Amino acid sequence: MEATVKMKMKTKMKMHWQWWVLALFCACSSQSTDNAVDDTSAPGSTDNPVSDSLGPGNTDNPVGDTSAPGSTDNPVSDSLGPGNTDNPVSDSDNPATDSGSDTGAANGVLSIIGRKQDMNGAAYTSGRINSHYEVPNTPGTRVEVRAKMGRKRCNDADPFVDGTWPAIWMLGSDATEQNYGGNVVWPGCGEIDINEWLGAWNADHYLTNQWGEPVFRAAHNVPATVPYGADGPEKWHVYGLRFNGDTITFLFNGADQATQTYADAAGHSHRIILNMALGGDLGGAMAADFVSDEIQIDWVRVFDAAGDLLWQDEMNDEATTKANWFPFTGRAYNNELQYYTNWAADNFEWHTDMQRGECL
Ligand SMILES: [Ca+2]
Repeated sequence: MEATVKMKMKTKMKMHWQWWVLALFCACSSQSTDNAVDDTSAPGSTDNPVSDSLGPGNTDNPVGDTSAPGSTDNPVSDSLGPGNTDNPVSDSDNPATDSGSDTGAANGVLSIIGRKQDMNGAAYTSGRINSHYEVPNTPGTRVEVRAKMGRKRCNDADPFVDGTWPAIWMLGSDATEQNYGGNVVWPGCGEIDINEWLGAWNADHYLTNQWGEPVFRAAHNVPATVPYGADGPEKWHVYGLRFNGDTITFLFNGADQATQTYADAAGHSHRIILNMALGGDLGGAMAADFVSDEIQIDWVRVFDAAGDLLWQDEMNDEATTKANWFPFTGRAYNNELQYYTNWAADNFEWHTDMQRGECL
């Protein structure tokens, strides 16, 4: 009996000793880098009680984040997956003048370039990339892509290049599209063209259309045209799409432009596709003097109904982009003239010149 009491006392004293050491440790930690309530520590502070839930390696302050672009942390983007280092909340970039300088190469832009060169039986090459990310079609989900659709010819009264067919579009995630892994043939898989532009038309065009039923329906293929005005397709614009439930709305520089019926009973999510097609059913005949043209992408961002970022690629970092997208390779559909190449070819370039030449 007495031995049992001594043992309990000994155990109790031992626990007291442990708590005392723990309390001392916490006190020291608090004095050094923590401020539990009104943390005004500069970016780089290594502790913050709010951010403690963000996991190992997190060194930023998500509440008072005033860090400049380049900060590698943001609690919102923490869910965006490995390699994503952008900060959508503190992003001060203006869509109209976005420098895209958050990480990687400052002002990073991806060019997808169509070229006149022979490859695998085709007289042209180009690039096409499909996102790993699937855009949900839940009401309020919005896709926005900041892009230049083409470059401008300066030695011709007809300033754009006949035959080019750059596009920002999506196919349902169960499509038979390469690397999608699905088995639903078009148009049942669903297609939404956020923006297509045709160099041959040379006019102000902003094409929108969508399908999503097993049978093609002309009623769901309703092009909408929006005048570019003085800032033509060779200038930066933000092309967007928003799901509203039974309709979808196409956006241009943040403004609603056209709303169409959205009749996709299967409720597809979609993967984003960026490409520069040459020729084909819509592109038409190539200009005889065609050398190259490109679609330039500054960023791709997907938001939920609350305006919070679901996914993004700022195109500022080549490795991140290559992890986010897979290149479609091989001959294309629709009688397009090019052979789509993989990352290793010269149809993809990352550059930092936001004013990359408009004249070919
Ligand atoms: Ca960018």
